[in-house]
Amino acid sequence: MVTASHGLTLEFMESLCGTSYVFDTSFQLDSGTGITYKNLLDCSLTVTAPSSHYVLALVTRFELEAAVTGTCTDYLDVHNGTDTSAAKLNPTELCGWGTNIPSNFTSSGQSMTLRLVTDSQAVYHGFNIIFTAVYDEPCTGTDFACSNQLCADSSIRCDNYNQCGDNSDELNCESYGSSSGINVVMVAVITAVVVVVIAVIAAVVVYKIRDRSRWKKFVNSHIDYDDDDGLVEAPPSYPITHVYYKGVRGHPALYTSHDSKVKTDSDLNEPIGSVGSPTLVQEYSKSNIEV
Ligand SMILES: [Ca+2]
Repeated sequence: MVTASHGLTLEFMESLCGTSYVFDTSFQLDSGTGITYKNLLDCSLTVTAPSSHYVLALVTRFELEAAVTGTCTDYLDVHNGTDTSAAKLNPTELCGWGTNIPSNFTSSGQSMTLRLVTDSQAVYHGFNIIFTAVYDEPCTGTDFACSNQLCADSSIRCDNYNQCGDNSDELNCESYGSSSGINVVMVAVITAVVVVVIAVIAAVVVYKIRDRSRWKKFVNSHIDYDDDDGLVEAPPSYPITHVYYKGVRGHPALYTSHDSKVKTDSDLNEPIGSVGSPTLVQEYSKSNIEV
């Protein structure tokens, strides 16, 4: 089973020879998977709609080898029943192309049987037929009422395929698309939410980067790099930890008290390395600073 891009299931008769195909609402049948049909076919396929429905077959493409001296060599027959013994819906074998090909066939019961026969030479593009399960009005439930008094599943509405036969299922699709309008709104809302989430994530990342940068700056400002000034600066009166850092943020005065640690005259008069005890200097080493 192949699903076409528009959502209508596409089947190939050459792949379904001798089978019975039961469908619920609608599908399309192509003669074959290739550009042309194959030679030497004698292929029958029965399509069956749900109970209380019958089959409407709409021909969208038909091109078989034209008759030779009035006789079809490649042809299609459409039978009104479950096998090829049922009466044919086409009075004469269908071949060639153009206006002599009926645009649609309707079964009287649930089933319709197609038979494709080809000879050993000359192949053409073949046919494409859309099958739809229909019944006569009044329509029940959410089924769609075609303008030609046929009813079919509502899924035939606005899917770019004429399944009613009069194309009424493809009319007024802009207003029918109100649900599509809702979808558009939903897509817009989802897009907005995604944008907001991305913006928040980006803001958090930027905040983290800046916070990290500020933390490094905070740490570096408390490392007593040897600046060759002959002084060992006193350790701060507070711990150089994230907890403290988080606590003092927003209190510039605390920063200022340390960042402006001016070396006083008395400091300058002290011998080298004599400010603070050795223990304090060690505590103030970089290895003791939380990073
Ligand atoms: Ca349709």
